[in-house]
Amino acid sequence: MTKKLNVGLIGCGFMGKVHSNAYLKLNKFFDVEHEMVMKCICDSNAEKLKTFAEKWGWESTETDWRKMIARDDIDLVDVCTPNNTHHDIVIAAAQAGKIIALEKPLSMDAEDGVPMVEAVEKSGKPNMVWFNYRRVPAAALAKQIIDEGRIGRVFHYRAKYLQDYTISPDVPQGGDALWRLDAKVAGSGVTGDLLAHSIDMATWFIGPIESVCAMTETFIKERVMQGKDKKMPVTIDDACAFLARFENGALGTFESTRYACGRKNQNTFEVNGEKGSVAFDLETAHELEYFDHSDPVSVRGWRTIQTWDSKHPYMKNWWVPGCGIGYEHWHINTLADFVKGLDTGEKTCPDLKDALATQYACDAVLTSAKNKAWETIKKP
Ligand code: SOE
Repeated sequence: MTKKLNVGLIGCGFMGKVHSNAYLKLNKFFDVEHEMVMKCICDSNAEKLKTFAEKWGWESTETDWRKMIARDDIDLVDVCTPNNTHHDIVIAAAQAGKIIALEKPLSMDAEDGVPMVEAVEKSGKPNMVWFNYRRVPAAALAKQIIDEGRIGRVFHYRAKYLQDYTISPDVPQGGDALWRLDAKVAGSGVTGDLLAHSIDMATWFIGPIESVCAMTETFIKERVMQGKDKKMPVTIDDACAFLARFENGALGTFESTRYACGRKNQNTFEVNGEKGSVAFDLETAHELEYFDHSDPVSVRGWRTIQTWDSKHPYMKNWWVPGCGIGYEHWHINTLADFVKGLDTGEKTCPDLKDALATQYACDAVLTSAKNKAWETIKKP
C-alpha cells in the first residue's frame, strides 16, 4: 500500500455503521494500493457521534458536515445521511474537489439529482453510489453468465423486493430510524428505497428500461409522526408493482412492498433467455440458480450453484470454500471495487450518473402510477 486515502463519513445511522465496517476491514482482505484512513466521522448529534467514533476508531469528529468538507485532510466524502440531504452535501463535496461515495438512492427525485451529477462531472473526481447488491457473488456470477452469452437473447426480467416491517399501524413515521416512511425526507417509499435496487440490477444485467406502467398503494393512511406526536397522513408508496419494456425488447415485471408478512428483505430476480435462465433470491444469497437449455434432455434441469468457491466473484478474498459471506462483505466488496478504480483510474459502476438513470426510472414509475398510464423514461 503506497497511498493513504483519508475518509470523512457523514451519518452515524445504520448505513454509517455498515460503511465504517467496510473502511475498517478493506485492507485486511483486499490488496489495494490505497490504505484506508478513518480520518473523520460527522453527525449533528454530538453524543451519538462521540460513542460511534470511539467504537469504530474514527480519528476525529465534526458536528457540521460543511466544516468536514472544508478540511484539507479529507480526500473522500462518504454520505450516509437521509435522502433529502444528499443534494447539498454532494454538491458541496464536489465543489471542494472530494472523491464521493454516496449511499443509495441518488436523491429525492431526478430533478434533485441532476445538479448533483453536473457538480461531480465538473469536478472530474471519482464517484460511486453504494448499490451493494451488485457485489453479491451470486449476482456478479449472473452478470458474468449473461455477458458470456450463455443465456442468449433475453426475453424476460422478473424482480421482487419484499419486506414486512411496516405492517403494524402502530409503527410511527419519521425520526432517526423511520425517516424512510416520510416522503419529505425519503422522496418516495418502496420505489426509491427498494425498487431502485431492482432497477439498478436489471439495467446492469440487460440494459436500460424504455417505458413502464405502474400501480402504487398506501395501505395505512395515517401514522404518528415522530417529533410531532400526532397522526399525520402517510405520503409514501407502501407497495408498488410495474410492467416494463426494456430497450432491447425484453419484458419485465417488478414488485415491491413492505407488507409481505414473513419477508424481511427478499430481493429476487429471474432472467429468461433463448438459451437458458438465471435466478437469484437474497434469502439464499450464496446460491445462483442456472438453467442451460443445451444440456442433454435426460439431465436437463435447474442447477444450484453454491457461489462460495474461490473461483467465484470476490470469494478468493474471503474464507475457504463453503464458509459464506453476507451483508457486511457485499459492502466491503463494493468498496474494494471503488478503491481498485482509484488505483487504476477506471470508473466504478454505478457512479452518480448511472444512479440518475435509475432515479429517472423511479420517477417514471411514480408518474405512471399517478396518471394510470404508460410512461417513457427520460435519460440523463
Ligand atoms: C430499508 O428498507 C433498507 O435498509 C434499504 O434502505 C436498503 O437499501 C435495503 O438494502 C435494505 O432495506
